[in-house]
Amino acid sequence: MAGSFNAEQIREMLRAYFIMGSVNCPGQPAEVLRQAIAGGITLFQYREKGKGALQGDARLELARKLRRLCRASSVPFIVNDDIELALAVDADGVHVGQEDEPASNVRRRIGPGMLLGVSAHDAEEAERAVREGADYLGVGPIYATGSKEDAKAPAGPEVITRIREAGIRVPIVGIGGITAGNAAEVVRAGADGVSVISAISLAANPAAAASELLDAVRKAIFQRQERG
Ligand code: FQP
Ligand code: MG
Repeated sequence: MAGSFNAEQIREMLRAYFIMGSVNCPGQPAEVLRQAIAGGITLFQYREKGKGALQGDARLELARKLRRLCRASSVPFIVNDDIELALAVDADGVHVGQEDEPASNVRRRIGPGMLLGVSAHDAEEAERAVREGADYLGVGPIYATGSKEDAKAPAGPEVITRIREAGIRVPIVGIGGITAGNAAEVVRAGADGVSVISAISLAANPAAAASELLDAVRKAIFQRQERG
């Protein structure tokens, strides 16, 4: 597992996990991220993907800029898919899905200290991911999403409940169509937090959106603990 962080720290990081690349931003990505950080996001993933995504030097340059912003505010920085880029910018971790490089390979390449997030759609994928060294699981799409062209059908919060019922206790973040309005039900299903792209990147006020999201998650976590 990631030697640099324990499971409790990872659960805290997953509360309000913002994912973004230039494609997701109507304006300057660095400005959107600056506002999201001001609003209290707990983790950031650089995901430069989709139509018009930056390549080569521009991609590296933006990664460096966003990495710098995160470091200045002590927000851990994750890179989606691209292990080489993650290593080049000294990211805190990487996230890979079922169609990316196998998690066990990725773990070997990044070493024990960096965070490894893996996407899982059911208990079987979740179990394998954990065996191969995942520190946290991204489970979704919970609801319908407009941010990923090749997204699967929405699975509903129940997919997280089923994974928990299979005895999987690693940190889980829900993803796909999540907003401040439905985040509580994702937490109630067993997630440690929620991950969003458009709920923050397309908000008129990204700082307010981030803060409302974090608030909704924290309230739901608190209520879950109260009930035991
Ligand atoms: N969960 C998360 C996280 N981040 C992601 N990027 C995904 C799931 C999706 O490979 P994948 O991963 O299925 O698709 P893509 O590479 O297009 O994002 F948990 F971090 F919220
Ligand atoms: Mg991927």
